[in-house]
Amino acid sequence: MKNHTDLSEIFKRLSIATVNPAWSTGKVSGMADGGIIESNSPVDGRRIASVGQTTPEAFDSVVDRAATAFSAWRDIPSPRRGEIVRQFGDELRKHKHDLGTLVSYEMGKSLQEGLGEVQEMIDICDFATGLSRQLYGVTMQSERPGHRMYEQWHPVGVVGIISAFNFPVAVWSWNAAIAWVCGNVCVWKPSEKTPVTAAVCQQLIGAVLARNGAPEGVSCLVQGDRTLGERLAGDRRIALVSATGSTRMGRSVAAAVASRLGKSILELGGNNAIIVTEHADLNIALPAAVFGAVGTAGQRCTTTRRLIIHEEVYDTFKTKLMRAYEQLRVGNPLDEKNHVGPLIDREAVANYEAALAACKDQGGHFIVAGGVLQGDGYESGCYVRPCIAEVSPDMAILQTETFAPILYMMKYTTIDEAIRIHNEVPQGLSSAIMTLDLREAERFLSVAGSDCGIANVNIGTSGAEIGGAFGGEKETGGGRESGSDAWRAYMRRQTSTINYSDALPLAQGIKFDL
Ligand code: UN1
Repeated sequence: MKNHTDLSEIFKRLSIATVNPAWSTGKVSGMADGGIIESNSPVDGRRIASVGQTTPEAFDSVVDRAATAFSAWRDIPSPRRGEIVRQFGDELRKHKHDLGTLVSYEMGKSLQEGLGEVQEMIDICDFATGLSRQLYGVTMQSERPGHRMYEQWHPVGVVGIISAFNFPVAVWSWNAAIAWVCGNVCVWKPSEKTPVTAAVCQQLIGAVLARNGAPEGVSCLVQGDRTLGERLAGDRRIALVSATGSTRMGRSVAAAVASRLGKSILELGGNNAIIVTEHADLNIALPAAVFGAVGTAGQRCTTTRRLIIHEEVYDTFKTKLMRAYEQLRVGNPLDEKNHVGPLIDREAVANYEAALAACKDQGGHFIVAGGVLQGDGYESGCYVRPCIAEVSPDMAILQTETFAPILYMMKYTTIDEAIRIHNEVPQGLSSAIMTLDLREAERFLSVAGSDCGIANVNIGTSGAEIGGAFGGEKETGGGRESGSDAWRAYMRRQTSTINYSDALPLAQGIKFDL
């Protein structure tokens, strides 16, 4: 992205009239006069556009509108809703390059990863379309004669989606596509750091819904900061809140939703590790570790933050890692020669620097030095050097997730020790073991192995496919989004028993004669 001319071309192709509208003053998105959020690219520091913030009053009417839309949307057969989601997928296919570029420019991830993110949206649309014909319930055997018992699934109503800057569009789509086919309507609060890609997505889905005659309010967008997120979490009209972001944010959302006995799905911080055993194929382990650690500049919740390496292969792997890091090019993520783009903003850079200082203080030894990059191409002040520190497993810094490309490596002797170190963090999202030894791999996957929601063998910790349920345990929040049967969390279960006999036998054999 060299200048704004390119950007206006993209906006034009995405059918967005001007680069700087007080975005989406339109009805469905519920923008009003609540001030402006400026989106500045971390790539070159330029202003991309500004969007209107949603006022409390506008938020109120958006949720009302969503609730009204729900009563019409829920009556549309699920396969028909699936067809609309399929069309959204097609729209995304058409705009993959433009939207991917915008994701890359607004968020800072490499263009390859920006395109991958849009692909993830397309994949979930396909998945949700198929799912729309498979919202199965089970039948049970009744203990009473002439009775039939079964369960069915109904939508919950209005689903609130709070998403983070690092996957500004894909995480919304995992939630929304599934929620829609289930018969829910969605109110989306994206990160205030990536409001433009959100506005574009709203525009794209809005057009698809409109041309299908869907009720207005099936997809709503509200823009604002934490205060708006808190409002959303506390709103009784919102049956389910799906929140992706930091553990700190999740804790407050969970408390607010729980206090009104609402439902929540939480997908929070990770602190993911790869165990590299003495039986690993190091040619696989190396790219897995490097992509896991520096992909999205270390800002995925699935980023590899810790390497737990067997003492026999430690030195060899260390040398390979150091060589690989020498090859890494940090710079404009839209230039495909670069591997690593900027961090999201200067606050993230300050957190990175604070983590480096803490690591040194606690005895960490950097084998690949970190630092903030300056000079030509780095004017935004958001570019940092991916780095590696040798640490001992008991260092306090290992307990926290810093959203930056800092990789901690440590040594182990026995597999039990490796698994213990692996699980000794508060988070539990993703994990991996690199080994060609069947016993080791199975041990890692056993009940005594990884305590994470995702456990991989011979692939890294990041880059999960949408077909699996995505999420993790402990401080990661326990929620599951995306594939498998994660859809059930977006629905309410109803157990129904039908008596087609001419008597009224009571369960448990209770006699009650009149
Ligand atoms: C996130 O960082 O919040 O598994 C989501 C991955 C991606 C999704 C990450 N498919 O790395």
